[in-house]
Amino acid sequence: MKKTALITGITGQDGSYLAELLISKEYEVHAIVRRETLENSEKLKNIAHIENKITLHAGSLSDHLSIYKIFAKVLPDECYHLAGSTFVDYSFDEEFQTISSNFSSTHYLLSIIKELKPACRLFFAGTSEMFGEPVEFPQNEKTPFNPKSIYGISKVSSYYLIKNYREKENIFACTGIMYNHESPRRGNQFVTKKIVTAAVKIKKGLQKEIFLGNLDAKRDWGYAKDYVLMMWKILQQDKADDYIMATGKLHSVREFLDIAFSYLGLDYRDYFKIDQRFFRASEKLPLCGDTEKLISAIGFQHTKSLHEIVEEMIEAELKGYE
Ligand code: G4F
Repeated sequence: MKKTALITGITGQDGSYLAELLISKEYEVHAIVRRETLENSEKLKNIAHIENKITLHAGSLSDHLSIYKIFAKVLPDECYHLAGSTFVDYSFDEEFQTISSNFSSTHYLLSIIKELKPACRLFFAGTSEMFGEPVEFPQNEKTPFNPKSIYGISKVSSYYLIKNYREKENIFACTGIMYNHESPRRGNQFVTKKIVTAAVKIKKGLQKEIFLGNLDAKRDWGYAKDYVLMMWKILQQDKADDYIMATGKLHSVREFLDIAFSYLGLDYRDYFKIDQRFFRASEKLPLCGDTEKLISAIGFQHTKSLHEIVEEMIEAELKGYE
């Protein structure tokens, strides 16, 4: 029988790739989206090509009744909770909104699953920002959390909720602690997309320079399509558990910049300018995931190197000019 999945955050990079994956696996795919998103073709651009293969339900994740009614109608076998703010803001601006929407939506989903369909499996999108200023390197599933942003705090609190529903209520609920993962669908505010967009514009003579923060900052960058496959695999395991989702490899912003500009036959040193506004507090230990559990339990293999990810992003950006 066809499986049914419910996705939150379907219009984003991960949600849209996940929807494609589940369609290819013959799932019936449903998603909760804000009513105003349904009327905004720009916000729907990542799923425009699959719109006739999915069912979108207008609803608000901050409204229990709204989620309850959609869930009751869909009664999914699997639920992927990917929605939430994704840009890491180290100020505490919008703290109440961030905490309450990220935490409550997870809480609502868990309690609705318990009430309406306890057999439904739940994947929750965690983040390396739960480690914030990490206390060890690399980080594994036992590394103590040390979040330094409201975003990180909201994810840590949701993580404990997930863990408690799993242990006390026997719900198959898992947190994937995801490190940075990129693709042509990455949001413009993230450094990789910012670099790729600028490099292509510079190549085309539409922009002269790029302003960046700390070029020596390092990240564990993976490929977004790999991460959605991991999400699915995590929900197919015999036992629910939490996993670090990472590559275990570090690269600097400078390396990313160099790969992107070189691919276009440019030397980044001729075009970049440092802008203090984009600097963040210094990172004593970098965020880098220990992939041992992911590899031994899920048997996961990454499909693209950083070079290949950058190339795909540049090629997609160039296509936008055709
Ligand atoms: O691309 P970023 O803004 O991503 P960041 O903050 O690591 O967050 C992403 O990954 C997290 C998982 O690890 C997710 F939780 C989160 O939702 C999001 O997906 O910044 C990457 C690095 C940072 O070290 C930053 O300091 O790039 C450095 N950077 C240097 N110059 C810059 C810039 N980042 C941005 N956004 N813009 C710059 O000009």
